[in-house]
Amino acid sequence: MQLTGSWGNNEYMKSRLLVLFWFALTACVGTTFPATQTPQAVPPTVEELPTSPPAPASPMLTSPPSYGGIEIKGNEDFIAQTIAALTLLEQKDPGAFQKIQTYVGIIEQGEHSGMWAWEIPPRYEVGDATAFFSITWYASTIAHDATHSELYAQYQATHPGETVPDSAFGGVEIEQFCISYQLEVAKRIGASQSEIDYLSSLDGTHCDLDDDGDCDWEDYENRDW
Ligand SMILES: [Ca+2]
Ligand SMILES: [Ca+2]
Repeated sequence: MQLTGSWGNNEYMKSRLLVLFWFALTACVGTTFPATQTPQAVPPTVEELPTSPPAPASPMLTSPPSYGGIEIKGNEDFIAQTIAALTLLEQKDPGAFQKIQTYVGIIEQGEHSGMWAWEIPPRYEVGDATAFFSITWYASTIAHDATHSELYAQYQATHPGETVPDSAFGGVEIEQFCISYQLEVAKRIGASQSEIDYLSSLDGTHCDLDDDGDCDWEDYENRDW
């Protein structure tokens, strides 16, 4: 499928990799454990361990970090950076913050940046290059990608039962629309002049990294942001 400013789903591959990793780990434990410890030496309490998980060390384990109802997934630095960006948006551009609350349910640290608008709830995946460039830049990209998700949701609301076409929430014209909104937000939240200038220079084709006229899965894989 054609992918937009935000992009195809590799959750299946991720889960497969996780399953494979888990299996490898289990296999490793299964083969090495008996070699280092005789069955007679294992106290009976060890058998009970798998069915009685340890008590959570912190509330973070039972309630995932969130801000304004938006769940945040990632390492400690990523969570802190995301909370800083959302706080800035809430304080300097409440309208943008409200839009983000409405159209982004999860912000998750990932390899690349992209908006998975069709997921429930919609998920903004963010690469470190984007998240840690600056708080203002990161915040402006959240507003940009919330706009893709908003367009997806609006099409879905007005065309019940239909598949949302890629052109409804992606493509050059929509990129231009999202960039112009991002630029407005960037100004309101005090982004640096270089960030403003950069956004002003974009023409909506920034997502077409291999320059073949589309923004698809290959372009997504080539993102260094
Ligand atoms: Ca392309
Ligand atoms: Ca292509």
